[in-house]
Amino acid sequence: MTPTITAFERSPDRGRGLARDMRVRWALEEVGQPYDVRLVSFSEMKQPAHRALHPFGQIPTYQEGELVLFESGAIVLHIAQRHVGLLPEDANARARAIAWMFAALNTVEPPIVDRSMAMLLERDKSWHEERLAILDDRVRVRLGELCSRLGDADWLDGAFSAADLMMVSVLRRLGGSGGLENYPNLCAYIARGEARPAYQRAFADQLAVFTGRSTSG
Ligand SMILES: N[C@@H](CCC(=O)N[C@@H](CS)C(=O)NCC(=O)O)C(=O)O
Repeated sequence: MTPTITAFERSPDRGRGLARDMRVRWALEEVGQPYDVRLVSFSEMKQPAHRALHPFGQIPTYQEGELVLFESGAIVLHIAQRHVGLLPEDANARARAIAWMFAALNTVEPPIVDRSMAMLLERDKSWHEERLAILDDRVRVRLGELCSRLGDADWLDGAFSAADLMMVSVLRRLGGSGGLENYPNLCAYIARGEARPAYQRAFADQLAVFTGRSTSG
């Protein structure tokens, strides 16, 4: 059965792969699962019909027959568990990969999102610079820790997995800011993720929504 995901009709990032449907698209591309996309506007997301799928009125959602999921992490984990290729076969390695997915979402993403929200919504506040310094520091701590752990490895724990898909997606939210340039191994790690054909297909499809261009043929 072909799953349907939801995505922004008009993404605030102008289709640069930062909206969270990107990680779901990437996972589906990695496992070779075709999917449909239903685009929603900001006002549609807050309507009862969409809230029936997503209680917080956000994207992405995932529908597959009777199954309805929200939360990008839960959706990517579902895809990874249902298909071969995104999680190791070995039970312990699989558990570690899932732990890294949680780390990406619960430990690394929050300070990155806090920083991007401050840049987006609080620039005109008198206390912006002071708060930004605090938020930058929180991001720096996490990047430093991740940098030490990754070292010169290609991926977080052995072969590429859903853990890397999630971590790369989260790190990309820093864009050209947030001090990422001080961590060459993390920059190379992101570049390795972005070089994957599945990533590129997902990115092109998401961008095509914004530009209005078709990616097929
Ligand atoms: N924790 C959720 C966050 C979902 C989320 O923040 N989605 C954003 C797009 S990336 C959204 O729908 N924003 C619009 C809104 O909250 O009104 C996930 O990972 O799926």
